[in-house]
Amino acid sequence: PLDGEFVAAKPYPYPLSINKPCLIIIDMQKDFLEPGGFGESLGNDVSLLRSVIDPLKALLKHCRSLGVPVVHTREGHKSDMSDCPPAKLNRGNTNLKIGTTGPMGRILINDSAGNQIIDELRPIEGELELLKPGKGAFYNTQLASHLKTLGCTHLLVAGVTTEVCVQTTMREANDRGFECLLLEDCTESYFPEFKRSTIEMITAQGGIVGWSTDSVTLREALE
Ligand code: C5J
Repeated sequence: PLDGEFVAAKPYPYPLSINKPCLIIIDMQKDFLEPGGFGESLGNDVSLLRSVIDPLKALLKHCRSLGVPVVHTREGHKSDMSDCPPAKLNRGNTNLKIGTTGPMGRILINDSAGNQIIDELRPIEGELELLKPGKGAFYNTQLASHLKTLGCTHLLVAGVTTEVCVQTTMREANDRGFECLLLEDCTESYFPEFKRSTIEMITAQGGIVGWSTDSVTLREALE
């Protein structure tokens, strides 16, 4: 179904063509979407991110039905925090620093309750759940080699937050030669103006970082 397809997108149609896509869902973990996690500890209203759940659920279902590979990332650190640099640990003006115990277990520590993907988007067998210590999904992970093994050249990018981990991952991917399409209704920020600006930055200058569209347009092109 992907042969010769172009998806209507900004700044011009995105070529899926014969290239193999991968859906990469960034950090849809309880830490960022539910009260008591890292996102709320930084002073954010986590309910602002929940609008992406339904469109992302539909896109995930569609991609699964077509056999498009899926990667789910989770931002977190080892329990000894040896992969958390002091610069990250000490950032923020909060009592609930990374590694301390909050209502969903240790904040931003791998395998704590808050580090789990939200129930609505739980990964299924065969989908990679990628633990990442940084904002970008390529930093200190096996993502590049995983995509190479799959033969994926095109990344369909979704998740939270738009201007932090999503944008960082798109920039890392762009520099590694991946063609990235951001799904606007499947990404969200605690700051609506940052989401808007990120989409503009990514697609400006002829798509200097990549393309953007909405998930319904993508699903129709993928049928
Ligand atoms: C943040 C993320 N915002 N997943 N992480 O710290 O965007």
